[in-house]
Amino acid sequence: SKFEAKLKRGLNEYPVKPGETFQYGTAGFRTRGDKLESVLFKVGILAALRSKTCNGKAIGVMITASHNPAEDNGVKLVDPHGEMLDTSWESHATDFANAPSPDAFLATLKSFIETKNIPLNTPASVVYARDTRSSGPKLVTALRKGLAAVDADATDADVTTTPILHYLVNTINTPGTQESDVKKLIEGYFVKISSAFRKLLAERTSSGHLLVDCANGVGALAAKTLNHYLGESLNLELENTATDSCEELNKDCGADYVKVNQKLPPSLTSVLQCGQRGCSLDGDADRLIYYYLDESGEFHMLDGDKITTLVASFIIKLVKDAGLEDIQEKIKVGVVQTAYANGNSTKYLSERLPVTCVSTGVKHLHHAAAEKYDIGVYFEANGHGTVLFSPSAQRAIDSHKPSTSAHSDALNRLKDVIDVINQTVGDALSDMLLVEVALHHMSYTVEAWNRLYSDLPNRLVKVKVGDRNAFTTEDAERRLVQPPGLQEKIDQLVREKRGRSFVRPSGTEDVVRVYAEAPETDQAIDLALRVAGIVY
Ligand code: 16G
Ligand code: ZN
Repeated sequence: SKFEAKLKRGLNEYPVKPGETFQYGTAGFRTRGDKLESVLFKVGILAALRSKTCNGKAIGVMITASHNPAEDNGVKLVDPHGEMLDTSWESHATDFANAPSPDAFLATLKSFIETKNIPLNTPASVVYARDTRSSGPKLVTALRKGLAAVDADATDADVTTTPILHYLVNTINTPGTQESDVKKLIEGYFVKISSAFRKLLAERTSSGHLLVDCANGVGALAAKTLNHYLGESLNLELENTATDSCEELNKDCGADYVKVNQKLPPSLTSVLQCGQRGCSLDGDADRLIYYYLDESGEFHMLDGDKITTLVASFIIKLVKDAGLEDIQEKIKVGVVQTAYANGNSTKYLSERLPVTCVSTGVKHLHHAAAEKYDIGVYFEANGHGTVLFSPSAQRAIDSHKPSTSAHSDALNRLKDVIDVINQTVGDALSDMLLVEVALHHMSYTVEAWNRLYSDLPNRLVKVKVGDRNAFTTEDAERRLVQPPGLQEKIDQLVREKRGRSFVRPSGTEDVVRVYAEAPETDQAIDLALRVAGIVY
């Protein structure tokens, strides 16, 4: 047809190297940045078709490899409400990327368009962004050529964070949004979260101070902007902001470094004062980990589980204080975790509210939080999460007539809290504001927050295996189904160590992950290594 010539030109310009295979996994496509150009060209075509299928609504494309090394890159698609790409399209993305030749691709494309009944005459609109990686601009060029080949309308959101791109997609598609300039829409986001934050902390006499490790990534740029909007309400001391030195990205810093190594980035040792709060973002600013040094200089980490605990307690308190507990439609607040949640966090939370465990990956947590609760709080232990308010909870909050001034204060507070939160997807910066607000209104110091429960010692190790797809799991990844007999052996070790352990194939790397926790650190390490030993 009329597109075929343009498509062929692009496909010849971006050939798939023999033997190269790609997989659209939990994090979209992710591999070395220099391998991804052919994928980006095809992602442009797929995103346009997705937009056509969704009545021409804008689809997002985010180019990032998050916490992974600087030389890696990746790409994932964002659906119209700012959520992850519909799961049923993931395998098609994989098929597109792996079509070995231009002719094979055109055949795949043709049969895809026919079976999905894609309305080719509907216009397509795609908004894209990238993080600070040096491979980003080339990948954007390939994406743009893919979009142009099928005449899609392309909007460049430039260098920005993953959660801001998700927010943009949702906002652009919201009926009534007049603004079409992405710069202005992004500005609107900062205004929304920072003005709600300022209201929530208006009564605070001294201005707060927080150290932020930006992982030398795009979070540094967003945090700088946020700092400006926060004014006196909170002073962010930004560290690891070297976005121009591409090779520094995530290197010995950032949320993943802190969570995995359970220690302070070396670059912060002389900066973080004892008793001062600090936090780390990851390379695309959707993960957040807090920490502090106690008086003896000992490091304490507050991960996604600790954030869940703080945020859930705060929201329950606001719901109660606003008198929303007594109304007919009782608002059910619940929590979603994964198998990686520390056992003591699950114990603490289960004694207080409903807790659900789901498979790793934001799409699973987000879905469960929306399905199961009126207000769903979810964070992965690695620091990725947010809070979701169901339409009925939102209506109950909007229409509630408070009977006392105390109720009224709490209700207003709750409304402002909703404005601080990015409900489309977890945003480290908005989560950070939420933590600061919760600490203030719960009158917790960082030590008091940390004392809510103490983490069980734990270890995470990765094992390179012949074929990670030989490992399959059940019960939200807490038990192995395949290979046969392995789970029984794990059960035996777990009983001996009085701990907990599970094995699952990674969705982002070619490895199998082993997690173990036990009452003492050496037991946790020992258990992890022994389980790894039988997996290998
Ligand atoms: C991706 C996921 C993250 C998950 C991680 C697990 C999103 C946006 N990100 O980074 O939620 O924790 O993968 O990686 O869903 P793994 O499967 O390699 O352990
Ligand atoms: Zn990330």
